[in-house]
Amino acid sequence: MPRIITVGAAQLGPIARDEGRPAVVARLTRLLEQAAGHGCDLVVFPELALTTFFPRWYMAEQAEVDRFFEREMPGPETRPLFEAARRLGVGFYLGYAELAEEDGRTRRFNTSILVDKQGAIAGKYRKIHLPGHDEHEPWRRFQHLEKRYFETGNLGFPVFRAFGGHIGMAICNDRRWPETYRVMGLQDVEMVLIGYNTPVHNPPAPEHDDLSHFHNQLVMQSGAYQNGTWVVGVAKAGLEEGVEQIGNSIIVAPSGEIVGRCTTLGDELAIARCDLDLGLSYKRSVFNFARHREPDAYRLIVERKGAIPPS
Ligand code: ING
Repeated sequence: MPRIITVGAAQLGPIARDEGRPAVVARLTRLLEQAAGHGCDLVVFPELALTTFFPRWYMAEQAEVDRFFEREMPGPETRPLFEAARRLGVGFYLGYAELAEEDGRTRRFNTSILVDKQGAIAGKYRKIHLPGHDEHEPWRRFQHLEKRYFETGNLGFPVFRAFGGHIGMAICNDRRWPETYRVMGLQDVEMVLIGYNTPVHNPPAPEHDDLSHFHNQLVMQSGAYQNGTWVVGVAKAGLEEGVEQIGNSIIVAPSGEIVGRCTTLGDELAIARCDLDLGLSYKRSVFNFARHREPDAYRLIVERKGAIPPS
């Protein structure tokens, strides 16, 4: 019996700074209802899907920053989305800014959750690769202060048994690092869900701007193929508070082929039927880790300091 998950990549267009949670949750719910109408089991929303991408601004007052965070999940304003999931029998991945009281202190993470078809949280992930900087850098057209506003994730890259398979999560910049996929690949992940907010322009390296779509696809197609897993990448896209963000949301098969994609820069649903067993063809042959990986040999290479000088 094939294990098929019908996935909806639910791309979002811009979210304005003053767009309230209820209006955003209404947009998310509309996409969830659309997905249910097409028989989706699972919907993937972007990173920080409840607010505008606020790390683009320097804010001196912590109280102003904290307005973009959720103190509880679900809370009064997000509960309607969980209730819709339960009513429709469709699960979802949601990225949001998490403010948690843990270990006797206030902690702030760039977080994603996996919610099952009963509307219950089945897994949580906190972003590990935080790009950008932590002090105001006025030379930039816009800031990227994730290192200021968030702590590095402290949950590792867990893989959850859900939706009849092994589901992992990552967030935005994580998708650019091969370790992200391999750490989950070593846990036999079968589908990696990734939300992102990616400006076209990267101030420290403007020469990459024209390659933003190519790099976006390259990293997710490679991660999928090299670990025999599905990868779903979903954007918050379009001109958001003056910053052009890429769309290019895609659904990638374990072969590395793109089987679904969004083509606009707005709220848009791309759908694909994902057979989780397609990954086996790669995990049992070219990427059979048990037979072909050589972790002991890698350790030798890693311990070597720099290139070997000519003898
Ligand atoms: N955004 C970007 C990302 O990794 C970035 C940061 C943009 C890195 C452009 C490199 C080039 O997609 C987030 N939120 O991580």
